[in-house]
Amino acid sequence: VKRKFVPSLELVPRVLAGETPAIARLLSRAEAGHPECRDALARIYEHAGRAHVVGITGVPGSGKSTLVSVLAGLLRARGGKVGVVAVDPSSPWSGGAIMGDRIRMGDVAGDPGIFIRSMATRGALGGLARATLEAVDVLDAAGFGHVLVETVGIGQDEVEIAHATHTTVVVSAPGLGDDIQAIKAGILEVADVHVVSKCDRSDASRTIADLETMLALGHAAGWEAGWRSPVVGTSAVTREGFEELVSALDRHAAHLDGSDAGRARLRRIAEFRILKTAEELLRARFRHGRTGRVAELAARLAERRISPYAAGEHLLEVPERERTSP
Ligand SMILES: Nc1nc2c(ncn2[C@@H]2O[C@H](COP(=O)(O)OP(=O)(O)O)[C@@H](O)[C@H]2O)c(=O)[nH]1
Ligand SMILES: [Mg+2]
Repeated sequence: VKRKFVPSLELVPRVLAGETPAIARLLSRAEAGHPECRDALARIYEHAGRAHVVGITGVPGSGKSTLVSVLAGLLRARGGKVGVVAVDPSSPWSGGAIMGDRIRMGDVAGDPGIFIRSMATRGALGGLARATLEAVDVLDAAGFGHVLVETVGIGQDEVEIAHATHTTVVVSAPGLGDDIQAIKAGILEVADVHVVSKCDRSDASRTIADLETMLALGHAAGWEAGWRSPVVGTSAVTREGFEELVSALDRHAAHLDGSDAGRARLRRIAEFRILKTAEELLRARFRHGRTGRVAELAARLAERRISPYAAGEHLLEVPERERTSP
């Protein structure tokens, strides 16, 4: 049976009322990047802005998904609604069990107060950052007090997405030089809160000490004055450290609330969104212009009658000239 198509704008009041099916449908359309939902997302954006958006990043296997599931449970137990957006394609969010039988996301399946969404891997047109942040908006507007964004800390985009949140948590696992990997990936310096996961393991204290030494040396200074990124050790097995993590998140939210640092952060996120959106629009435009301007420049470039840089500049000039002056 084919479902009747409900225009996205008609989904908006249902999303604002927190109706799960409407949220799921609007998220799918946002992810597909269909122009039909643009007005709806604009409406959603007006209503968003109340959630505490927390990015969780770190190398694969560092324990992000596990951490998110425990954290989501704790935040939910405080009474608020918790949304999860996972950009890590390997995340076991489709109803599976995490850590054997210890943590079952299936337990929250019937709870409308927890909503989990996995974003598909990057499409040909990119748009991952745009879609992820639109998903955050939708959950925010739907009344989710916390939105946790899990991203794998490898690609530039993934790190930037975690960065485009109010609070960035960087997860490092003990052993195997994971901390060094994180430094290489350039993700340590974006941390507002550091987590050393798997603290039930004996080598965890060493990792905490290493991280603290490095922070003390100023290799990964916090983002702004008035906030020193704490190092929190957690274990999903023993549940130690999670109260401390929740309190660090609360303190960071309080630090940003109404402060210059908070306003600067919001502007930075806004700038990131504009640039990412513009980038996507440009790509789409050039793709459509393949037979025209791009092909023409490519022919000249292939024959070395123009430089790559000049060709790029030419391409960017075109929309400018075509635009009618206001
Ligand atoms: N011992 C222990 N193992 C953990 C802990 N957290 C996660 N793991 C394990 O580490 C592996 C990777 O976890 P996952 O959450 O999928 O990592 P992600 O790739 O960063 O999302 C899994 O085998 C988990 O069971 C922990 O606190 N203690
Ligand atoms: Mg994961």
